Amino acid sequence: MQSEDAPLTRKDPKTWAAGAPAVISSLKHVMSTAGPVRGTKALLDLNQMGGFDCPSCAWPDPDDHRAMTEFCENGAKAIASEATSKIVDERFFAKYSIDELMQKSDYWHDQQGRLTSPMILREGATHYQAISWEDAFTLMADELKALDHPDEAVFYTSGRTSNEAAFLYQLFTRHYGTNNLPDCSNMCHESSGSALGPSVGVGKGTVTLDDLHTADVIICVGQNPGTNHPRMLASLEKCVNNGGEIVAINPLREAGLLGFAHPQHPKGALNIATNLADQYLQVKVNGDMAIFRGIAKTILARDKAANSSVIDHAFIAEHTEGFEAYTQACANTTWERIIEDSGISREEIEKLADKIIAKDQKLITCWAMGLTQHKNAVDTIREVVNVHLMIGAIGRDGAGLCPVRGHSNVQGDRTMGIYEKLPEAFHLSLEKVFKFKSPRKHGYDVVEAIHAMHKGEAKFFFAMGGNFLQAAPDTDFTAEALQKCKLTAHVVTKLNRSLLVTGKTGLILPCLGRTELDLQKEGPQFITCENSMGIVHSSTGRLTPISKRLMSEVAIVSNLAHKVVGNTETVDWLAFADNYDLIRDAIEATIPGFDDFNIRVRKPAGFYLPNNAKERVWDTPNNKANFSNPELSIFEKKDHKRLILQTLRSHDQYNTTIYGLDDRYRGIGNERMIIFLNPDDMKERGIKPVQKVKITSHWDDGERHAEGFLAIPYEMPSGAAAAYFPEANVLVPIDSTADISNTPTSKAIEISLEVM
Ligand SMILES: Nc1nc2c(c(=O)[nH]1)N[C@H]1C(S)=C(S)[C@@H](COP(=O)(O)OP(=O)(O)OC[C@H]3O[C@@H](n4cnc5c(=O)[nH]c(N)nc54)[C@H](O)[C@@H]3O)O[C@H]1N2
Ligand SMILES: Nc1nc2c(c(=O)[nH]1)N[C@H]1C(S)=C(S)[C@@H](COP(=O)(O)OP(=O)(O)OC[C@H]3O[C@@H](n4cnc5c(=O)[nH]c(N)nc54)[C@H](O)[C@@H]3O)O[C@H]1N2
Ligand SMILES: [Mo]
Repeated sequence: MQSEDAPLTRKDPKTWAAGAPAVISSLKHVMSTAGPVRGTKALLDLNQMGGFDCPSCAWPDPDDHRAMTEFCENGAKAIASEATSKIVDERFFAKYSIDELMQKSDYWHDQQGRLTSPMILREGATHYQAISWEDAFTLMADELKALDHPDEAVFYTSGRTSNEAAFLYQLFTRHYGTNNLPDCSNMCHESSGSALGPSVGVGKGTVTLDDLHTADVIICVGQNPGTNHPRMLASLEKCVNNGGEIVAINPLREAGLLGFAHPQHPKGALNIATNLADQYLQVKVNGDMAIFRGIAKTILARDKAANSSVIDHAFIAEHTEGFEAYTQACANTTWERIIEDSGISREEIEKLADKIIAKDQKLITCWAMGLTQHKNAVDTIREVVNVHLMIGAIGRDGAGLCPVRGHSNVQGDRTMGIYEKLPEAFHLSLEKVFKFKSPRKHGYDVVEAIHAMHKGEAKFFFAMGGNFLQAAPDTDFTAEALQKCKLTAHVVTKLNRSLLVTGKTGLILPCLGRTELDLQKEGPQFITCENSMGIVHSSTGRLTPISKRLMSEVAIVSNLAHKVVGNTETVDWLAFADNYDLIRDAIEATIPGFDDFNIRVRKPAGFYLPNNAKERVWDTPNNKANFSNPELSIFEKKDHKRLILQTLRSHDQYNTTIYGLDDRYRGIGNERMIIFLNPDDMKERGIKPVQKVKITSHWDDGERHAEGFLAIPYEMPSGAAAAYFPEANVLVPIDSTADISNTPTSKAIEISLEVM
């Protein structure tokens, strides 16, 4: 374990990612945490056909050949964290009171090991105590049955949950009578779904790995793949080697966008990196919509100058609506405004547009949280789609849209019906197959759920994975909300802060991880996941579970459902847990695209789900792909002297799980309480490097404060600032959310600084 008292170290930011340092870091984490035997066994199985799916990101595996080492440094850290041989058992909880555990850091929490048995924190108690599974289920069932209305219960899902567990979970909550199924997506790619639905009719990406390898231009906007999707770098490298070009749009110069040394290739292992982005636009925070409007303006101009030979007019005529209005919106947007909003010169934007149209216009745009977590996220993403529609860069080889998902099964969970606003067709299908009345009233998303708990309108909080307290915005407000509940219960693998800030009663329900053997009555079971590209595949754990008392997520849901709802004419809850094939049959009966699920998912690489947008079939109300035409927008500060703070991930964390205290690519060692600032902005405010500052965020309802952040000068546009999630979540106002998607605006918080 790293010493938390070691002083901050600083180096120059790196200009390429991976290579030998990544391999060394992987081994260090795996050997020190999981130990040689458990660790090596887990690594050898990771992402192999017949092995388990990496619980880190949702980037797909190659369809055909997989290297023995089809994992990345951060996948290895995720495995080390899960396959650790350390345990947090009854003795641990007898030793530490809740108050003592609250004083420890998130890093310390993760280092303690795996949770091994169900625990209860009774009202007024200082320590967790053991409880039997049976008593835990009875307690939850009694509480649920005692509520005045099913809508007083909230059922959260984090994106690691398997398809099987997710399907049962939503089936249970709907039998119980509520659509209160907020999930981590609400804080993540909800804006992508909200944008892609009306634009192209499907809330998912439309490309395959082959498309990435053969694209002319890949734009990576608002994402940091070197840290968060490291295996994506191999695809970007392939694109470059095939003659494609990578363009990065990001306020920070991220190592993984600049260069990549493939650790499994001879050159890469010697730290000889392939250059990735050959154009790097260091956009102002939230200036992306302006850039895409500028690209569109340029393409329109080039088309006019070249006798309408640039834009795909045939595609537009056959497949789209709204082009005229969009052309007008482009004409109404001035270059002055585009340059002002983006901070990028007209020449640079034109250069990018010319790259896109130079050859076959095979354009792919990849994006993540740098686009989705803004007030105007939905408009911005629709603007990206507008550019694609102009040149027909969707539904053909080497071209399309690529929202890069976060959690390894976040996309699958939605497919399974984890959605507070489930479409009517899904309800009808559930009713047909399971012969019950599915509730129609929309449920709470994450922010609405927090408000409901805060107001006392929701009293029971159940989390299928995740770390709700630390992941949600406005930590103090969310803590109050959880504390007002009668019961909070968490299905988890590791200790985290959500287990310490509980309702009147708190429950810990420890479950098996992906790496572990899932043995049920009818033998060993596997689960399935859907990756970022809509491929459904199996995942089989083989490690001996760290404790005999763990239950699988599926078994936990079926036992709870059995107690709360009881068997129906069509559902035998406990039978589902004995044999997951039965759940897959139920999924096949309910959800289109899962024909012969049990047969097809046993094929080594799994199968692709149908994706109509990829086939140029548009499931929109008008059966067309739709241009949008909003006015250009950008985050506006109330006071121009203030800064815009974005909260992002370091290289040593998985969301709220802190694996280590370094952010190697950005040159930071031993410290997480830092704020990156533009050097001129620091000078102007009289802040010296590594001086401690107090951050105040400003919002309509008042101020929020966070103290003790070290100021780090970093190359970024003036006016921008960056601090790590979750330490900075106290600053994110609960009501600062994106239009339409209601996603917290974790990438744009108005702040001021004071030297401490
Ligand atoms: N190792 C590891 N892997 C992960 C995760 C993890 O925590 N650790 N998390 C997983 C999850 S759930 C998710 S959602 C993904 C997250 O993956 P990312 O979205 O890559 O994660 P962030 O760290 O939030 O990075 C946001 C990036 O957007 C940039 N950015 C911020 N604001 C703007 C803007 O206005 N415009 C532009 N163009 N860029 C901007 C930031 O500088 C940063 O590079 O990763 C997944 N994979
Ligand atoms: N300020 C700010 N806030 C953010 C973000 C941001 O960029 N900035 N990003 C947002 C995003 S993109 C996301 S996705 C959310 C993430 O929100 P969550 O998904 O809620 O959080 P995680 O940190 O991924 O959850 C980690 C916990 O999951 C549990 N866990 C791990 N593996 C398993 C498993 O196999 N089964 C079960 N049942 N539990 C398991 C462990 O106990 C661990 O402590 O946070 C959001 N919050
Ligand atoms: Mo995410």
